[in-house]
Amino acid sequence: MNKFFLTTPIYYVNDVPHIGHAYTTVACDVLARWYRLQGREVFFLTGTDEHGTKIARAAAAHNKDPQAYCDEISAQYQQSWKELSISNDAFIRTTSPAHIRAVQHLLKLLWDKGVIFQGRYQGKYCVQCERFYTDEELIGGLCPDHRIPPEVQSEDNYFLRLSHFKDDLLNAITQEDHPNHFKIYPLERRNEVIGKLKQDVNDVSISRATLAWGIPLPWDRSQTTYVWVDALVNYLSAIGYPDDKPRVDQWWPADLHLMAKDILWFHTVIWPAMLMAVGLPVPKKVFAHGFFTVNGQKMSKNMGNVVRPGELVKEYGIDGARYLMLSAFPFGADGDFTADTMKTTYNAALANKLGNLISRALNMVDKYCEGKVPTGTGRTLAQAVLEDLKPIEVQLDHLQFHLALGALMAAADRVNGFIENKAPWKLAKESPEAVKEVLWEVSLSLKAIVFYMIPFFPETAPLVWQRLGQTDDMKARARAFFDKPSSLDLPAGQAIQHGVPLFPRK
Ligand code: ME8
Ligand code: MG
Repeated sequence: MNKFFLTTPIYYVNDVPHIGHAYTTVACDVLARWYRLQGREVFFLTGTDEHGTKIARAAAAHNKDPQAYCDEISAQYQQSWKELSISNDAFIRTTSPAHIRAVQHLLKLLWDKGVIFQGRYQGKYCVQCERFYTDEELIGGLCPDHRIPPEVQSEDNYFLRLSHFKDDLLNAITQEDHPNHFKIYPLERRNEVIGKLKQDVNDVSISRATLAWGIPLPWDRSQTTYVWVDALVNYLSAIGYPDDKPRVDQWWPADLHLMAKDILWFHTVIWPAMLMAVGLPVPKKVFAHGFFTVNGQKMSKNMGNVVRPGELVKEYGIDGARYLMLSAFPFGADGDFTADTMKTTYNAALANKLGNLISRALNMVDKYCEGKVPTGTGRTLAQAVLEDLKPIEVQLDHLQFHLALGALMAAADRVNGFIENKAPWKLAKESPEAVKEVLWEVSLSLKAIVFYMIPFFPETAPLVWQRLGQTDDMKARARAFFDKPSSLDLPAGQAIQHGVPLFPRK
């Protein structure tokens, strides 16, 4: 109960990461950091998806050996996640020998269970999606996602009898007491999956005869595993499946698979069917967020509008980039990013509100309290701030990041308003003691705000902590606080520190 295993998709290495990949990964990181603060044992997994036609072609287009190409791009993913302070506990690569063994093991089990059969497939395949489309799914004959014509493929393959699992999947999704019950969010997406399941469910081809870059089927080495079947197994291979049973038992089932809506079907139908077929538990929750555009357009190399995470970090810093991604629109809905709104939001929320609050509060402590955290007794402001912040706990359980960040800003507004109202610069002329009391209330409230900043602002939170004169371990203090919020306190007399503005104005 205390563990929390959460995953991002493993991203294709046909190209270096863009802010679409960063979006999911940052969201997962906020949750991972949050649940660690809540005292849970967290396993946060991300990685790269390295087999299949799409990757083989990308490598060929660069005149590179596929493995060398994968090594290069996978390393760039890992580097990008460092640059965004992503705290993943593991990074899985599907070309690793342990993963390959896990895929072959699971496939062999499926084969032995008799849920795989041989057949001939003729269909329309989008290499960019790595999936077949029916004529009804195509829009004007084109892939609905990439707007390119699919390729007609016809060959002898092996199939997973997905149709066989239709009723069981429907029951698992809709019946809370089903042994394999799992949740799909948002509800709109859940209804889509249910709607599609109620129609005809086609068996799915799980191998390719004409593709070399992939994992051979254990019982027929002339066939290569379909890249999606290969990729989904990462969630198990990363925790030691099949060899390390204690570790698998410790972490499986996953508590949350997070992704965008483009790949929901694979995670809510094909993956649970594979697991049910071999008698493994299914993931507890699958959440599909929306798809965003940049300046109203889908990011694509051809359009030349692909934004790399490093560009955002360079402009707004790690924490600025993280904030901008998660505050722009509700998680789950589609959205749009523009350079102008990013700049306006950054200045309004981070530079003028949060950043300014911290620097003016510390400046006043410097000026009116000899640079030391003052002693005081009042807790009215801190109480109100804690009430502003409290909803964040439920909002994060529901992945409502923009609301949680809104609550954080509301708390900052409250403290800024309190300072305006008490006007310490005027009060100083009348009563130095009263000023200290005001600044004590402000400092204590800032400390509460820092605790809630930690998951979103991994770089800035420790700096605020330090500047508040705190010398003990911030995360340990935060865990103690979340365990018992009434324990919030701020030892007086510690020297505050100064430094460059935390969110410099753009
Ligand atoms: O699908 N808006 O990998 P992928 C929001 N390898 N999210 C976006 C986005 C956008 N514009 N663009 C990308 C694959 N994403 C498979 C997954 S998992 C077993 C295998 C994010 O590189 C979002 O999380 O195409 C989406 O689901 C994912 O990148 C697709 O990454
Ligand atoms: Mg994709």
